[in-house]
Formats: sequence, C-alpha cells, structure tokens
Amino acid sequence: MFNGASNFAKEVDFAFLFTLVVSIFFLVLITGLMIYFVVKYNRKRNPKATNVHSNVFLEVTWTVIPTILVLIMFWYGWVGYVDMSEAPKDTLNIDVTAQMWKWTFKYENGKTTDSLYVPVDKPVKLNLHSLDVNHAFYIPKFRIKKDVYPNQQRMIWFEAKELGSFDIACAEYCGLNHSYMYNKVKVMPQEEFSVWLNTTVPDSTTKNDSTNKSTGK
Ligand SMILES: [Cu+2]
Repeated sequence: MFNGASNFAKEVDFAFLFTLVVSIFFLVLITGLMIYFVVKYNRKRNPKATNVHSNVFLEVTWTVIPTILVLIMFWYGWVGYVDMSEAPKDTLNIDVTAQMWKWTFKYENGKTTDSLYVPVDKPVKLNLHSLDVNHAFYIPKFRIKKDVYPNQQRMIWFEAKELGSFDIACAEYCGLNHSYMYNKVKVMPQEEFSVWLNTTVPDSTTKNDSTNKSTGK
C-alpha cells in the first residue's frame, strides 16, 4: 500500500494513514462503548429510568478533541494541495490532450506519444486539456490525480522517484470506452530519456490505437 514512486507519495500516504488510524481508533472506541452501555444499562438491571444531566467536562472534551483531529487532517491535506499546485521553475513541460478515448502527450520538441515517457528525479509539469468531455488524469503510483476539462487549461506536476512502468488511468467516467484510457507512464534514467526524446523514429512502443479499437467492435 505504501509504495508510491513520486515526490508526493510520502505526504499523501501519511495524510491517508493518519485519517485511517484516527477513524479506526474511534470506530473501535465508540462501538465498544455502545456495547458496554447496552449491557450496563439494560432494562433488567435498571428497571427504573433515570434522567442524566449534562457533564461539562465530557462535552468540552468530545468537542475539542475531534475538532483538533479534523484540523490536523485539514492541515496535511492543505499542505499537500499547496505543494501540488505550485510547480518548480525548472520543469520538463509536456502537453497532455485528453479525448474520447485516449491520451496524447506532446513534448517540447514536438514529439508526440500515446504513453508517457519521463526522466527519473526530474520535475515534470503536465499541461492538461480535453478536446471533448471531462476526463481525469490519474497516476495511482505517483499519488496524483487531476480533472481535465474541455474549457480549461490545468496543470499537474510530479517528480518520479523510481524507474519502471506504472499505470495511467482516466478517473472520470467519460463514455463507453472509458477503459481504453488506461495507459502507462515509463520512467527512464535521465540520459536514456534525452536520447529517446531526440530520436525521431516513430514511436513503436505506444499501446493505444484508438481507431482500431473503436472500429473493432
Ligand atoms: Cu476519460
């Protein structure tokens, strides 16, 4: 579960883990107390109902502690959001076009591909736009996801920290062949990436051929 491969993985995983642990703790505590009270105050042992008056200490405690916990959750979410919203200056920029039902990646030198190729340990900025409906660009292993709209330019950035090939998905149901938008991001050593980028041979490793797929039915 905690095997992210980008600069954001740690903070996203921590926010998730913190929320999960707090939620499990209170689930167990509250369920346990409920069962305890059901047994303790059951009708046979307490044939005569009594009125319970307020307890200021308890009421303040169960208001203040959850408020602090929720603010901590908000804080980690906010810090992560701010980090993701501001790309560093020296990024590699790639244009990402979403359409029914494929992604197109265009590099600064004009090269275009269906799969995404990036160098390791280098900040990459993706400029996202859609030609038709709403999509969402999602790389689970990098812990990044952003909606992509037809009428807006949006941005997402990351720094890959691990070599390899990881899933890209569209995370917004965008029509019948939504699942065709599954693809791969390939993280390469920096020198290998430069060579790849400047090779003009047509990209033979691309996975999608949407024309074949959509007419193949
Ligand atoms: Cu889509």
